Amino acid sequence: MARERAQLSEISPLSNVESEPESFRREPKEPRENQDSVRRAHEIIELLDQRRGERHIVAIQNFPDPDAIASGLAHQMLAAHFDITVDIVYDGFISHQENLALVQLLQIELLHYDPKLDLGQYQASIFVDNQGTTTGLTGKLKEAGVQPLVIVDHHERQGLIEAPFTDLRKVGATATIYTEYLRYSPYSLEKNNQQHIRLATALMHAIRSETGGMIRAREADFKAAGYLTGFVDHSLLSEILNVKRSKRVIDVIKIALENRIVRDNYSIAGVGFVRYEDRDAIPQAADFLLTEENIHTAIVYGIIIKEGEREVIIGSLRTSKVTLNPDSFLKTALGKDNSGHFYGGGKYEAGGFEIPIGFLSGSLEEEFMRSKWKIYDAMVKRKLLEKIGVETIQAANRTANLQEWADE
Ligand SMILES: [Mn+2]
Repeated sequence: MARERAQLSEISPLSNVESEPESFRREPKEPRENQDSVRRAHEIIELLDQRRGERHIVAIQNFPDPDAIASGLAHQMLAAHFDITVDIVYDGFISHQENLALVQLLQIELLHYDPKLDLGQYQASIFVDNQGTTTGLTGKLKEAGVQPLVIVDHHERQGLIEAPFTDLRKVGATATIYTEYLRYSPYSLEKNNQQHIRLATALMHAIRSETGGMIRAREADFKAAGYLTGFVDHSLLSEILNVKRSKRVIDVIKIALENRIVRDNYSIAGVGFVRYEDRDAIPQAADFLLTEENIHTAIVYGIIIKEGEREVIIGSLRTSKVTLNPDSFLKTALGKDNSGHFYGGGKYEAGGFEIPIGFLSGSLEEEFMRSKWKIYDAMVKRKLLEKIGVETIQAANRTANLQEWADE
């Protein structure tokens, strides 16, 4: 309330009675955001034009989601206008049924990273829907001497890598940004082109899935979806959306439901050990917990085991609470490791974390695994609950302050 009052006085008409009315000053030519979008579209086109004939690699996150896949495809098709060959590569798994359906139905070619792949053949690397922190390719590309050329993302700035063209925007999906590149460049979509229809369908699916079916969409996302709608193959889109959850995902959701604890509208669940291939069940379980009445934030985590590799705790946060910033919530709740990297981070309404298990890794002996889970479960839960406690107290104080203010 105090803030509202301050803002009202700032725009009080008394201070500028002489100036023109609002409607005259704001000419309807091109809104500022649009000018920026047009400028960015031209910049990336110019950059690609300078790199004609090259071979580039698009690095997407280890567990590619529709946004990463669609944005990778958009980049590939945009670059093709300049005879740039683009491989879209990921170093993990596509484990979500819906994503498998997306790739298969839309005939998208993704390369699963193989150590035999010669990274030296690429003249540049492109990071879409990530900034190098969620793909295992960053280090490998650096070792191979491949320089980042483009970073396009909608997550908070990570600062791990830099590229001559970097476009980080607070929008619902990276697909929204790529839709703008298409729309505001000379390479916009055409209705009778099958490839364009597939791309538009992938981008639409990405925007929808990143915004909870447009519920969390912002203006830019709606505009992008509005543009795409004329090109989308709606029957294909509903085929992708109607894919069912796998048995393993259902199992993890079941464990999450049984184990969840609810505090102050937060739902927290540790789900124990999860196979590497089923990692994507964790965010899906968090999505599911969020559907419970009165829950505004859900956090689900488990230990991922991958044969012969280090074990890590992977967690997902989903929130519908507008005042909760997942990035700062997880950063303050879980802190940093010895080398100063935060264990967690996020974007608007979603976040994740990764905590290496280190010394206790390895043994698959049952009793040992059970004790290990107990320790980590207790640690993570305690840190999250402490943070929620602080949040709750702060919220209570804010209400109290407002109350005082109102009482004055
Ligand atoms: Mn995304």
